[in-house]
Amino acid sequence: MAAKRKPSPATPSTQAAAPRTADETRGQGDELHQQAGGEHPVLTTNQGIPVSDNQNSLRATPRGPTLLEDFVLREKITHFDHERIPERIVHARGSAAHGTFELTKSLAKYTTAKILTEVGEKTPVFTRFSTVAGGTGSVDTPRDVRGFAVKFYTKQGNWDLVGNNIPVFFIQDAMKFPDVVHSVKMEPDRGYPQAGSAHDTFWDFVSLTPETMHMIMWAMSDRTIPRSLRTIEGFGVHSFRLLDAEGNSTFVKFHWRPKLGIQSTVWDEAMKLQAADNDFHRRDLFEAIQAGQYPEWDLAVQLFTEEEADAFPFDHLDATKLIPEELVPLQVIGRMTLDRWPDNFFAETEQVAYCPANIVPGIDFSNDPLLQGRLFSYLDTQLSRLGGPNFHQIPVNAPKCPFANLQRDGHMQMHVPKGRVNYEPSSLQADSPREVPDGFRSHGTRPDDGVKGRVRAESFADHYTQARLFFRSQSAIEQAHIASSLVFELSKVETAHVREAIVGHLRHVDPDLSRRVADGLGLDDLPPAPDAQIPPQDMPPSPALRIIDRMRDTLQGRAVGILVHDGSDAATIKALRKAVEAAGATVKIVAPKLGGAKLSDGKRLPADGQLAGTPSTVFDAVAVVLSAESGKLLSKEAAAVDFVRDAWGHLKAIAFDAGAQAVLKAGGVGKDAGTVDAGDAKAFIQAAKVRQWDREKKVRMLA
Ligand code: HDE
Repeated sequence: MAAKRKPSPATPSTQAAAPRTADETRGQGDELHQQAGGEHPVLTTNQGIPVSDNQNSLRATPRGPTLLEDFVLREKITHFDHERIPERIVHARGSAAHGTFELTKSLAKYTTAKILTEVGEKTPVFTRFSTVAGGTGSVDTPRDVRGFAVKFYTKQGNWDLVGNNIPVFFIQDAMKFPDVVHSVKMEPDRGYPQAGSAHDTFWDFVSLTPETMHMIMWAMSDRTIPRSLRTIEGFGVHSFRLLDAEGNSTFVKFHWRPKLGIQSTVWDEAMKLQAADNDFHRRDLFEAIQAGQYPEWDLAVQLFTEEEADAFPFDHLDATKLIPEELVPLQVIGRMTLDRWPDNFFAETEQVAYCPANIVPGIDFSNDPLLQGRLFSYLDTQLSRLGGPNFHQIPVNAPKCPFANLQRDGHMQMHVPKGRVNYEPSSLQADSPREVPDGFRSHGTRPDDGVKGRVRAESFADHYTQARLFFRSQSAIEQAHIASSLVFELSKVETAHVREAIVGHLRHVDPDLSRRVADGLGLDDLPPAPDAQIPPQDMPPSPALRIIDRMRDTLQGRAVGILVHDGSDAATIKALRKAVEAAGATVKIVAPKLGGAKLSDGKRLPADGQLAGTPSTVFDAVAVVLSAESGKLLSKEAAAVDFVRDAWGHLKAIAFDAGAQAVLKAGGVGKDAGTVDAGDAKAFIQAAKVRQWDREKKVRMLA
């Protein structure tokens, strides 16, 4: 509706002594609305009928009953009643952004897919990151796998690469997916825990399903406690096929590599972040995009032939196995940049529907039995989640290339097709859609020899070799983190035989790991190892599987908190801010009051966060700049003491001046390469680029 009307009022009083109509209650609201900016479109019902009063329902008398006739009220309430749709059964909690993908290296030798052959072409994408286990309102930082789903709106239709931040999965066969998901979600009788795997049913399932062992190593590593969605890797997990014009096939695995480098938190920090900021990852992604620090990932591929695959010492069709980079190197072929936050969370992030079956000509599936099950599941779940077969017409799901077929009608049909032809073949309408020779084709895979049956291939039987490969490829610190998170999780398991069965499996993975976990649980004797169908083999370690050595020494995209109070030295704060910003990080001022602090130069510095609600967990490094008097005062303030205690415990760099020393002392902060003089901004930047891993043994008893 184009007509412009006078602005409507803000909330009028419902306590008015005399009956008040919208006209009478207009007044104080006008001013605020005017401030919000100029002319407003007319408020209407969903039928386009202009609404004269959005404040009061229609009553028989001023104090009488509301009338059923009030269609404005009924429409508004009815719509509100239906605002929620079923949440995703897994990956319910997610955050997403728009962006582009640009190909930098052509794969024309292997595929006809234009998205992988047209170098320099920018293809729009919509990318959603998620946790797996928790509900839509759950926290952002539990120990959990992260979903990494990309919808490429290509010229040849939508291609969805629906992956995770871990290259393997818990199970080998789609038949087990409902079981593994049920076991990790909140227990059905008690309704907890939300978004956490540290409970009996999950570990019971794991203890009885040895194929989970490799994924368990990843899940217990720091990969599942990322610092930011901008610092996770992504993996397509399954092998796919690329097909050239002759239909020849090359296998491919897809990898996303974050430009900022991979980076994680420490477990105590991840847990405290749950209290500090429920939306830590969502906020981080939003703020980065709003600030123009667009997150980027390289897309890389591993390409290999069927013959090469046959020579691997594992079956690449088994989703519990990865292909070490040392065996098949990664080739970077493109770059994804996310540069636009959705306009509306529900319309886009909630309604987006990814589906691994959405592929384009030149790409094809492999026989991975997990992938094969997924090809059915996503469309099926979306039919009920989005209410019918036309959800592909929702803007975020619709292809950006022309699309046409003869499917018709159905719930919520948005298209109004013209003409009498809704079938094929037909001869009555010149513009009815027709098939084309270069449309999607499947690879002519030769069937395996063998008989039909519910069987697991023998080549899938080795459950421990790659679990061992992953564990033994880690640095000593990461191995200690894996052992400690196993102890943490199993300590929450009430059933003794489940705890013991897991330790039994760990004996196959690595005897030292099983001893450390047994020790951490307080078990006197090592429980027996179960029979292994295939005894674990030793593979050459793959350092590419580590995080710590591969974290980038950079402050780019990170955040530094400076704790100040009245009398803090203005020059020190200014110099720190300048150095941190020059290094590519953002600075946030934290003070006991949001109004900030009056600094040594007499000027007031407003705070970005109030101390009680802005703990050091939300920063990558901190500085504490205080006058002697404020230092004394804050050494008695628990939030200030925790600020430095946690920064120390979470292995972060801490810059401090003389006045801050009282707070550091109260927080038990020691001295090491990460504790530096606030006057030496250069030294602080150097220290802030890395975590102080050497400190860990001073602050934590790891398993
Ligand atoms: Fe999914 N998965 N999945 N999954 N998955 C869903 O689809 C399923 C698997 C992944 O941001 C659901 O629309 C089965 C592996 C992501 O919207 C559902 C199996 C990988 C997302 C479903 C798997 C994933 C989902 C729930 C085993 C990594 C979120 C809602 C056979 C490669 C996408 C929905 C988003 C979502 C089924 C295993 C990744 C139920 C049956 C392996 C990132 O259809």
